Amino acid sequence: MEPVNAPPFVLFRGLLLYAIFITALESSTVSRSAYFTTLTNKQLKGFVVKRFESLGQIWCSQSCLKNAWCTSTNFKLAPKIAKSDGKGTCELNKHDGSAVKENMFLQFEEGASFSVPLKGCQITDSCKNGGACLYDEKKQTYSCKCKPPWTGETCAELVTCDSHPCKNNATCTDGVDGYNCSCAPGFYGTQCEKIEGLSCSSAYRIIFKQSTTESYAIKANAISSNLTEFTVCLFVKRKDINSSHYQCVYSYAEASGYDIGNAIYVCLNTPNIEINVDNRGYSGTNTGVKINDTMWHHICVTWRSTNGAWQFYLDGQLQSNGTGLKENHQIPAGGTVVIGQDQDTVGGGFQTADSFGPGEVTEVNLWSRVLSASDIAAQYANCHITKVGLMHWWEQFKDGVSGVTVVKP
Ligand SMILES: *[C@@H]1O[C@H](CO)[C@@H](O)[C@H](O)[C@H]1NC(C)=O
Ligand SMILES: *[C@@H]1O[C@H](CO)[C@@H](O)[C@H](O)[C@H]1NC(C)=O
Ligand SMILES: *[C@@H]1O[C@H](CO)[C@@H](O)[C@H](O)[C@H]1NC(C)=O
Ligand SMILES: *[C@@H]1O[C@H](CO)[C@@H](O)[C@H](O)[C@H]1NC(C)=O
Ligand SMILES: *[C@@H]1O[C@H](CO)[C@@H](O)[C@H](O)[C@H]1NC(C)=O
Ligand SMILES: *[C@@H]1O[C@H](CO)[C@@H](O)[C@H](O)[C@H]1NC(C)=O
Ligand SMILES: [Ca+2]
Repeated sequence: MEPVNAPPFVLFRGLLLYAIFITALESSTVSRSAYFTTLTNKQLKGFVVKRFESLGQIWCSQSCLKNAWCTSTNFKLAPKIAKSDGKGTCELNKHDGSAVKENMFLQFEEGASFSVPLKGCQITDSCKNGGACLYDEKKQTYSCKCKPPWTGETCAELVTCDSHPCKNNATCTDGVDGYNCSCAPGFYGTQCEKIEGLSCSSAYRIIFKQSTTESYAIKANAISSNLTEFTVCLFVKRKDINSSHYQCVYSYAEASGYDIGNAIYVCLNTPNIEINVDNRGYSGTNTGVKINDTMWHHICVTWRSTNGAWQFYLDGQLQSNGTGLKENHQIPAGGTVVIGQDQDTVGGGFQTADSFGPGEVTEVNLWSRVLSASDIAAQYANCHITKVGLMHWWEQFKDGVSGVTVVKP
């Protein structure tokens, strides 16, 4: 299946430029082509790795393309007397760029030709319409990463509505310039892939349809070492701001001494956002901040055992802080995190009056350190989630969901 067609040679001031198209069916990357620059009556001396009789120049070039190490070829026609039909001797060379640039190894040789292949992304215009070219060194093939609305191997085809390019329940219409998405409220972007007010558009989201004890995401053994400080951050969107009870978005409970309550919790709507560490039945700390709209918001709570210092950030900005919240306390390891409920026992004891909903949550993460203001601002603005000190992270909750809708972008 290899040699498909050999396009006509183009002669230009002794410089021969021709193209070879190869079809190699390998996984998803299919048809690739390579171009050769050729010098006639020339030969490169001293870098031959392989020499063999070949049916012609094209076959010689083909062999070079099939060997990852091959950087150029010498081809010499067999003497005319033997009715050669283009047959000749093929030499595959291996060298670095300087061997050719310096010209000292290139020698005159009547009837020979020296060819250098341009592989993959070296071919200009290998990806059209602003697509990025990615070269696979191992397979010697390239692929294109197209810019919407373009698609296809070389980004030369337009995407149509048939392939459902519009996300998040948008309406799609085909036009001369490709598809056009009309976004549902709360979404934007060429494909309605972006969510208003939420930088973390590419993470999964979980939707709580209503406030019920049946809806949550859970992770046991969420914290692997005792904490003397932490930061917990999350993105949350309320749907009904008229709900008048506690809306606990995050809780962490551990068995020792926590018959009622949590080692950590973050609850909205009490009426302000309330945070707590080691609550043991005591009420929490009023942050003085409330969420009274249905937009996406980013929340971070930091705590430190020293002085019991805490900070509360909303949408990347410090809103309130204080001291004396469980000074010198250690948060024990080995407990369970529940998103969307307050825990009255470890991993259970849920009450509707404390449960979150209706609304959405995404990117709930906990660090075993106090993040800086700039770390938190970057998370809010660019979804830049630092890995340093990350204790439990969002992907880990995917398998622990119950009674909620998981929306993948
Ligand atoms: C998508 O739109 C349809 C029609 O407007 C609506 O019935 C459906 O509930 C929407 N789905 C989502 C997930 O919003
Ligand atoms: C997409 O549709 C909207 C609304 O019909 C229109 O205003 C806009 O110009 C269209 N965009 C393109 C690129 O066709
Ligand atoms: C919330 O209450 C306001 C005023 O009482 C009302 O106008 C609004 O429709 C209510 N919203 C919902 C979602 O029930
Ligand atoms: C929402 O709360 C803020 C204070 O956090 C307040 O300034 C604003 O007026 C409130 N908006 C509504 C609609 O209640
Ligand atoms: C609270 O914030 C203020 C203003 O940024 C700062 O001066 C103060 O040190 C902070 N206190 C604590 C306990 O973080
Ligand atoms: C972790 O905390 C528990 C409970 O407070 C305590 O018993 C244990 O000794 C602590 N472990 C370490 C390594 O500090
Ligand atoms: Ca409770």
